[in-house]
Amino acid sequence: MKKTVRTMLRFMSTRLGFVLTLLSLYWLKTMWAYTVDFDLDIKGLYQVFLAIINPIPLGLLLIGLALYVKRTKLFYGLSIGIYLILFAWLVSNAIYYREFSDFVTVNTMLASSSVSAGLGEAALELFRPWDLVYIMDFPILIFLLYKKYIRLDERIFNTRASFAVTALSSMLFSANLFLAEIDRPELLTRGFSNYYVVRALGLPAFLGYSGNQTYSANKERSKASAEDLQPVEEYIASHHAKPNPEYYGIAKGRNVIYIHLESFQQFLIDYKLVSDGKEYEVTPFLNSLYHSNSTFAFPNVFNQVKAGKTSDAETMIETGLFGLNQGSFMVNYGGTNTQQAAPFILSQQGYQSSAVFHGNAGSFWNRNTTYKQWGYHYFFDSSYFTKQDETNSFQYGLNDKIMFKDSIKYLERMQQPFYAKFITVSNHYPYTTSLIGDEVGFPLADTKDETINGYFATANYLDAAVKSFFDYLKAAGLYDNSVIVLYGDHYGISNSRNPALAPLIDKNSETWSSYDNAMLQRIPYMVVVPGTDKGKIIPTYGGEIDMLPTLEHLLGIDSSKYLQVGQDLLSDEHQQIVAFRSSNYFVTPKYTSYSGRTYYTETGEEITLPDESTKAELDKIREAANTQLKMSDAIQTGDLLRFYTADGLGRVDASQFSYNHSMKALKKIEEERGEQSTSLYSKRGKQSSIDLFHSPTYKALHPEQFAPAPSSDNSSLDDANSSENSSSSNASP
Ligand code: GP9
Ligand code: MN
Repeated sequence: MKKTVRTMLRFMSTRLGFVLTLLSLYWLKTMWAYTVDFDLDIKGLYQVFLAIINPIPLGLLLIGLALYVKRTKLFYGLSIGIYLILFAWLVSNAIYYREFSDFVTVNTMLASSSVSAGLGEAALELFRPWDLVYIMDFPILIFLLYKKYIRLDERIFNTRASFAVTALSSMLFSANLFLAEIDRPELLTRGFSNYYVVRALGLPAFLGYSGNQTYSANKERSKASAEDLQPVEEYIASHHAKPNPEYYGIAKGRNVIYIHLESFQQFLIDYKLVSDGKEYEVTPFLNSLYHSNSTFAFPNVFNQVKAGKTSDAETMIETGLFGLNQGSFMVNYGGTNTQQAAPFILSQQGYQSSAVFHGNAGSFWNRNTTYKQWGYHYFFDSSYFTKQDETNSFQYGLNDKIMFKDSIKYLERMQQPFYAKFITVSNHYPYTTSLIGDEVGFPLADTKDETINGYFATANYLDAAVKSFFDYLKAAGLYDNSVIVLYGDHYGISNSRNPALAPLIDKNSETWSSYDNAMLQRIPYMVVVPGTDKGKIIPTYGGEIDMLPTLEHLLGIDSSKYLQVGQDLLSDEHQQIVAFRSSNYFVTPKYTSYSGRTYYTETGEEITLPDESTKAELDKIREAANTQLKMSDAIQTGDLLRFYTADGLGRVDASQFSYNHSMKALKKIEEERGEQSTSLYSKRGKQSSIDLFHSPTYKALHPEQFAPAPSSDNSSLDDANSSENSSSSNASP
């Protein structure tokens, strides 16, 4: 035993040994932070492996730099110095995370106000007794050095060997990057979430990643000036579509409730899945909304997202501007740009509160930072809901029914009128083919593609969740005084899988074309205005970019003074040119251009040799679509709204929002307002409405499907549902 200790100490008394000692200490502390402080949502052995190895490459590279130094004291000073910097970065993140559930970005460091908000006065309160673990090694190291148990190595470390250490660590880092890409393709380019980067590459790499993000954003930003506003303002003035007087203000002053239908495509509306010769309506409730005369339903609205997916949809719907051509706007600019988003606009129109409800970690898509810039008062992320485990969640968060149910205790405390958004997530790729427990029952499709097979059952689950929520709104008395907007954020089945989907939608896989891909980019957009009978199915061609002006006009808010590039879908002046986020991709009622091919929208016939007049027409449309994108990009990447004052909106003060103790904040406002409080809870005489939410299971809704088998030699409903249904027969008689 003594001998081992001695050998160890001897090794630590060499320069390389000392570097490796510091590296091991850094590794240990990182592992501690990963398990105790950060919630990295590590799933599966592969991710565990990545998390275990990721502190090593850059840790070795950086501490190993000291090996190049010849002078003894300088070597020790430098290696310890680098170790302390790594340590400080780790611990600042650990502490910052306790308040913000996110990591320190270069942006946060540059924006002094948010740093002080994060690490200022409250910082002391954020320390925990077990933080001692982080500094436990210091006295030991000092003792060992002071008592000369670890001796300073006077021998110069060979330069070639130093180089070998640098080369080895660089190679290890490349390997780490490669393995991370396998786990999550496009990890760095799409920037899903900061914790994805940390869990795969570690904190030093995250610093570099975030520095690069800030650098690229600032490059464009610093080139822009107030003069760049002029063409943008001119464009918006000429492009603005006047409100339709018939609908203007019909939902004025009502609560606004958005329901984000994850990965939901328009083709699901009214769709019936055939299984074992029987038809199953996938989304009976959404279909009923679609056909209701209280609903303005738009079957020709297309998604316009790119790599930012959900975050792109949110950006368009909240700000009336497009996401980026590359990466996610919310991730790259959401936390820093000046923005004029719906929650902020409405807060100046008498709206008392605003909130987002979403059963995933708040840092995903940089929501927790962006939402503050958008003026959201509250953000109820997964930390506010039932703890997730494998029985109540899939890949991206808490199951929708539970999310809705868990939201009510917060929703009912919000001052009315409110602006609230519910982001569902259960209908997300890879569309589980094993819905859990009592939700089992909706048949799976029968194609070679598992992803497609599950899509209908998860969509059916989403439909039932939305119905439960509507039923609750009615029972609680919120319904009549609200406008409820539902939209699909983007495609659920990607273009590469579409040929496999073709037979299910009466198409031919063999002749599947870019035109068909384009047509499948339709997503539902339904605005439910309870009490009106003016609702109808409106065939206008439009996109997500048009949703904000449409809503503003329904609420009686003049959208013309805001820098938004979409057009009210209810306006007679809507131009019906839908720009996809890739240049030269567009749809109009007449033409469709997609993947370099052009078609007649109505028939799908390809236009290979357009005549002069068709060509001119197409050029004009292309120009219009590209200009719309260009104007939006100029605002987004140049951060032009910081120069814009003509709307008289003022600026959001993001530092006034904290999403940590929202229930307390809600109750406090209720108390302060006393009799004047307009929350549902106050209006109900301080009686909670939680009990009014019911979410019957699939089995309860369709008992006929689970009736006991007439004979014993039946087959189960399908293999994925085997254990639940092994003793029950298919519904077909
Ligand atoms: C995650 C969810 C999914 O929180 O919104 O985002 P997506 O993968 O669809 O962009
Ligand atoms: Mn999405």
